[in-house]
Amino acid sequence: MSAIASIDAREILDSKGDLTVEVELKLADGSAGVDSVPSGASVGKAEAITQNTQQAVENVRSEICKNLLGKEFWDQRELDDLLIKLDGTENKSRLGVNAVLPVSMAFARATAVSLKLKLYQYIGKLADISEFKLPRPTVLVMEGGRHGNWATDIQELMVIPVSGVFDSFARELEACLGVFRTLEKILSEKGWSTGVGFEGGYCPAELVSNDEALALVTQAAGNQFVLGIDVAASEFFKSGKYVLKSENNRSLSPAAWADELVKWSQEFPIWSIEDPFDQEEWNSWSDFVKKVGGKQQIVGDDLVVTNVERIKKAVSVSAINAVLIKLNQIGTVTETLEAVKLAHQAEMKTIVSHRAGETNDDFVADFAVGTGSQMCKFGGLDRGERLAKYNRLLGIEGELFG
Ligand code: 2PG
Ligand code: MG
Repeated sequence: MSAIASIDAREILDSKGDLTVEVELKLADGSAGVDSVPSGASVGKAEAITQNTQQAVENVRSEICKNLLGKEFWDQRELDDLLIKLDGTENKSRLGVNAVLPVSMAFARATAVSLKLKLYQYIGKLADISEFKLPRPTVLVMEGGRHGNWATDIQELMVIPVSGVFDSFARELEACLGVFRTLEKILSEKGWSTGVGFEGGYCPAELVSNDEALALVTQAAGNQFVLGIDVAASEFFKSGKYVLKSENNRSLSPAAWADELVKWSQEFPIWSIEDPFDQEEWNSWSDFVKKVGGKQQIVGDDLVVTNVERIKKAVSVSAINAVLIKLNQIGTVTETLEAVKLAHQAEMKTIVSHRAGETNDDFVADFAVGTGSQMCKFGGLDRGERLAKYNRLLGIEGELFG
């Protein structure tokens, strides 16, 4: 493989107006990759650590450059292993995930160019996938929690096309757009706000309960969709209780909260539930999966943070049946691939995800296809940084299937 000829890092703005890091990496044969790091608004306790951006840029320009420039790497794993070793911590806290990850991603992108592969084909080689298909979209239509000024306690309300109803990714996306516009019309007719939150979902302050939000989304969705919710429950778990801010601080014990989730799933077509409980409340997760896991998708995000050790634990106690995948929770392309592989070995679906603070980088679209991930979660159909990922998927669908 061609040696690394140059690496530059710079600060750029993300969609929340926060600073993040972009890296441009060039190989000696002229192949180049540019990638940047997103950041979360609700961040799992066990996620990789983000450094101050100026410091992260400096870490790339000094320490990482010193050890990588002029070096030829056998493969992605060799590069990522060196980055992990250089950082030397369990959670990338010394160099910062925002220094390590963009180098790992930009190397992947440049190497794909060098090998004359599309990025998803390169990822496919690493993941041992050669038959590509498009992931099923989970499209955000309404948001609350930290993302949407606590319009609802549920952080994200999403629609998921029922499989087999639409004959392509493009048609699925178009149908989701129809739901988005219908919901906008419903809200406007009520005279409610149609402004969007961090990830491009509506977040009207007029909502008085989580039920009301679920009912509106169900009405807009019609019968060609099921609903997905990201509860992000760690955000409102206080002293052993789930405290619903958007409902006058209604407070529920873990058992009562589980009953509430079951009740919502009976009243509304909720098929996928992400982070239903606090990230340390393992027993509630296992009990819940025992109860509803046969018919519903229970997704671990804050619980497992794309971390192989935490995914192993979740498998051993049957806490989830699907895994959310975020590159910046763990910090290198190789470690993220390992998380996907482990999930698939355990017969769990993987859902490749964006973050609340995003850039226009579309790496995750290729990553979803290349890893054979069954689903993707890229936000609402409104903000440019979300559309960049959907548009890349449309491009890939065109390349693969015409
Ligand atoms: C999540 C993500 C993306 P954040 O919780 O799944 O929607 O949000 O980036 O704030 O963690
Ligand atoms: Mg989540």
